[in-house]
Amino acid sequence: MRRRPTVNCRPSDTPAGNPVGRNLRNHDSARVGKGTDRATRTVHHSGYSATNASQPMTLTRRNFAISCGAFASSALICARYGLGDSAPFDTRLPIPTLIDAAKQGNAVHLKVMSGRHAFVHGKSTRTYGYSAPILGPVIRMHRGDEIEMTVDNALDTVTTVHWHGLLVPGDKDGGPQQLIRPGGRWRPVLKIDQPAATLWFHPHPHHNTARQIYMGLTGMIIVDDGTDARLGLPQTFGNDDLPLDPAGPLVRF
Ligand SMILES: [Cu+2]
Repeated sequence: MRRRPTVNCRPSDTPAGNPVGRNLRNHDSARVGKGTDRATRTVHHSGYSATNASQPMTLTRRNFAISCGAFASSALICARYGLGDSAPFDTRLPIPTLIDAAKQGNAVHLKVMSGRHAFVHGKSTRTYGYSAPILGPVIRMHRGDEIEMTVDNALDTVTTVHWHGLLVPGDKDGGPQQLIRPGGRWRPVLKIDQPAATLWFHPHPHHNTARQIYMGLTGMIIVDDGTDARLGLPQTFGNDDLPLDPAGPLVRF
């Protein structure tokens, strides 16, 4: 029987009804399925939501992105153009930056920073991001590697960086006890030793997790163990392997 890894991530201050918040409530474990369908890179959620306490929930990488962005986007499209109309897609699909750790000596730097982003055309608002005004990169990590992470906190408030689903010791995991103070730096070394998985990273400061996430602090991790290549699965980032950016301009106003 496959042992299910434990992830200490179930913030109590996540607001109900927030799409990101629902993901937070539903994820406390992540692993790779080996079924006969397209579950080869799947995040399994054990389902602790109030409405689904016992039913397991399966979330693929594609569904993960859709759950964050497409719900809101489709609602906006319907509201503006009507259910029967087609919206003009004339804006380039934003693709997050890919950092392949192995291609840069397994040393990755993240700057936790504030920025501005216009969710609605012409209306800029303050946001947070990892080395970007909003959101963060996709970090590809390879099984067997040791990755030297350097995190600089350029915010005016404390934060942490939790590698959600990575099987790493508690003192590397970025929980609420591992605060990075404003102007501070955190340098954990992450030994990657788990099957292929689609994961994410996010802040985990006590009583401020939800706010910092919906301000934009979210990034993706792909653990690569060679399975995709052996099975011939799509893996050309930005071409046939597309993380969808929920902050992207899917609809123009
Ligand atoms: Cu988490």
